[in-house]
Amino acid sequence: MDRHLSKQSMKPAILDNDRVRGACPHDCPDTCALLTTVRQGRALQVQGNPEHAQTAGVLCTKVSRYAERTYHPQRVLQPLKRIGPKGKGQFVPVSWDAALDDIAARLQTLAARDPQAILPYSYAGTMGLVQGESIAARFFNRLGASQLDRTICASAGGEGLTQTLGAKVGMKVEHFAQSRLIIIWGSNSVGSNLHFWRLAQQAKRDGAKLVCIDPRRSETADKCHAHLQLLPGTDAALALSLMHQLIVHDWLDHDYIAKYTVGWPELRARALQWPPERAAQICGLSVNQIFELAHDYGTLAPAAIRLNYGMQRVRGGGNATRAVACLPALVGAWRHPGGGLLMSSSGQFPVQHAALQRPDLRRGPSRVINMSTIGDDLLRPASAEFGPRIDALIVYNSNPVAVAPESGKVVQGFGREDLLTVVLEHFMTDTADHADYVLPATTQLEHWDIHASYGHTDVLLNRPAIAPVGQARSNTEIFRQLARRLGFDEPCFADDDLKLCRTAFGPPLDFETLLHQGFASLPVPDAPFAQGGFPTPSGKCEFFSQRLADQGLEGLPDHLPNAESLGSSTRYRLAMISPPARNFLNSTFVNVTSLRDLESEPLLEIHPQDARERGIGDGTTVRVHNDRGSYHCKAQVSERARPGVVIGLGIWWRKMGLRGTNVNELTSQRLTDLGRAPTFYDCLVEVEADNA
Ligand SMILES: Nc1nc2c(c(=O)[nH]1)N[C@H]1C(S)=C(S)[C@@H](COP(=O)(O)OP(=O)(O)OC[C@H]3O[C@@H](n4cnc5c(=O)[nH]c(N)nc54)[C@H](O)[C@@H]3O)O[C@H]1N2
Ligand SMILES: Nc1nc2c(c(=O)[nH]1)N[C@H]1C(S)=C(S)[C@@H](COP(=O)(O)OP(=O)(O)OC[C@H]3O[C@@H](n4cnc5c(=O)[nH]c(N)nc54)[C@H](O)[C@@H]3O)O[C@H]1N2
Ligand code: SF4
Ligand SMILES: [Mo]
Repeated sequence: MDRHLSKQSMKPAILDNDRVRGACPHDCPDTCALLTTVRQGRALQVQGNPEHAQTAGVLCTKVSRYAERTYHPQRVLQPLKRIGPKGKGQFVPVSWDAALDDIAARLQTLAARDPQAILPYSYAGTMGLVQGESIAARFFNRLGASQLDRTICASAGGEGLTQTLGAKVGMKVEHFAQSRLIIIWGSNSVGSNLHFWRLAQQAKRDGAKLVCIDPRRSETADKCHAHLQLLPGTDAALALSLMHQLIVHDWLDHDYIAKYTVGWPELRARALQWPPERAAQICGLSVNQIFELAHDYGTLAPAAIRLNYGMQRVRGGGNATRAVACLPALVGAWRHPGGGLLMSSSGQFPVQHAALQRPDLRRGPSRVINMSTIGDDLLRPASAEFGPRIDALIVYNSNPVAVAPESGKVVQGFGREDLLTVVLEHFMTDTADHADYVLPATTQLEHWDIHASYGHTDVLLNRPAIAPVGQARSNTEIFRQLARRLGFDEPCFADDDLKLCRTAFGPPLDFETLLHQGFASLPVPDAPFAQGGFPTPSGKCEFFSQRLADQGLEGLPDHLPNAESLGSSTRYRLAMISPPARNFLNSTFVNVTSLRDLESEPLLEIHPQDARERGIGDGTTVRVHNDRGSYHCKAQVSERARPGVVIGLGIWWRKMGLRGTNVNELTSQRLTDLGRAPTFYDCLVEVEADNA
């Protein structure tokens, strides 16, 4: 055992005899409250806490299997050092001291030359504020490492929302139960936002109309009254055309627009250029579908939009989010608790990022690397413009080899023999296979953490339920020990996890309530924008964004066609989207047998007509390809796909896919209009039977 291991990380805190209160760590809007049943130091079962209103005692299928994942026979339980070539997964166990001493020495050598050659790579494998960016951020700040621009998920939509409403703010999720019209826009709630779906169903039982806007006939679309199965990347055209109809039929709230919005004359002029005939053609919808939706939106109140990330993973994703975010102000939907829009609630939390991450430890400016272009950036040589080559990568809470776009290049970059790669993980993921060192990390059952949410407005505390399994250590503990070895003696590196939990939130959050109850609600008004009060510079909903105009960008939302729009290539005649599979969480859980059995194998959904033209039958092994690469999987001939669009459900581990490929072989590193985000769903492909 390491001489520095802190006692606190070893000591489980048991409540309620044997039921420990926790929080689901996953990247999911629901942030459920967990109850873990522990007997004799072993977690028997993980359940939803019935006392927490959002969770209501129910977990999704995935996290109901959290104990299975925690005690998985293939979990990494000791530090491993690579002995074979990169990517082959050949490792031997080493002691913690040997691993950390060597890693620290190598980082020190690199840092002496230029610390910017070192890059952290992390995302939301855990959403916890403590096991995410606390000690880790302090460590990289103090080291002067390159900074990571964390764009891989939500930054296009986040920027679009911020430029319109002022921040990631919106309706309180519980009020969707009172809505009369719910538009589920770019989200498969049944699979990815189960606890919102529960509220939508309650509204449906009370007579609400549910409309789904999605290129795929998803499990959610199946259960809505109407489904607008538009072409990928055409949402802004649809939103502008809805505005056109609201204007010409005068379904507007003139008073709300006059008092609480900016840029109406300009937006009105733009919207009038979008008669339904024009949008219908671009979106692949009928004129009547657009009219009907506008009619519902203009006449049913309260009307609510559950906007999500499906629409923002294309070239114009930021503008599309902006266009949709303008709609509630036009009909005055914000006046009602059950009206308005929710994309992300994360901007409502008083997170003390600076106290957690300590950017003041950084002694000078350093470059920023976009996580979504890691493929290209790992292959870039040193230059005046780029700075030093990336020589070391420390990965935690993420599996970039599987999830980052254009994986051919990502694999090539991670394959560099001269790159020092350290991966903190639970499992031998595709990324861990490319590591020099794999360090065993604790799971949520084994460490303290504290959580904000992006789908509700409660804070949750996670207590450890069991001692670390095997030799696992928390991310915080690993970075504390690296800091010590590098001689970082600032007192903040000695903060223990409970202290970090206390640091994470400012007033009005009461930590004692959290300790006692496990969760605490933020005080959020029921209809926060009933009388304007948006957190924009003007305090109004900004149809026209002066801030964007000042950056030389278009101030009004617009429709930007996909970079790879359907019909723009004669070789690649299908648009591919790759939304998550219901029983995985991004690439997490792919190795949990019971869940993988539910998803069976990597699939491409293809419409019968497109399949027939290509001689593809249900179950045919296919090669999906474009200039970036080839993905091998099974075809599922299905009307979930519309003609012209195929769906490669994600995100399989490459090594569990046919010929070691997954869907990101095909996706591009091109970035969105706003927010520097990836364009996973802006991707043309061709499909053929794989006879090789
Ligand atoms: N079960 C499960 N839950 C998850 C995840 C998971 O992997 N599995 N991932 C989590 C993460 S990281 C995130 S960011 C959230 C994402 O949450 P959401 O953004 O709600 O993601 P999805 O539920 O996949 O819904 C995206 C939907 O958008 C559709 N779509 C694709 N392109 C377009 C388009 O151009 N326009 C429109 N209107 N729709 C489009 C897709 O077909 C898909 O049904 O979910 C989280 N929850
Ligand atoms: N084609 C395509 N690609 C996509 C998407 C898509 O829709 N289509 N979605 C994108 C989106 S929205 C996202 S958010 C990204 C997600 O990409 P990632 O953030 O990389 O998410 P995961 O694949 O779930 O990988 C998280 C890893 O963190 C590990 N982990 C969990 N908890 C801990 C911990 O406490 N400590 C340590 N050290 N490790 C931990 C897990 O074991 C897991 O391997 O993928 C993106 N990629
Ligand atoms: S993944 Fe989402 S729905 Fe499942 S338990 Fe976690 S927070 Fe709840
Ligand atoms: Mo995400």
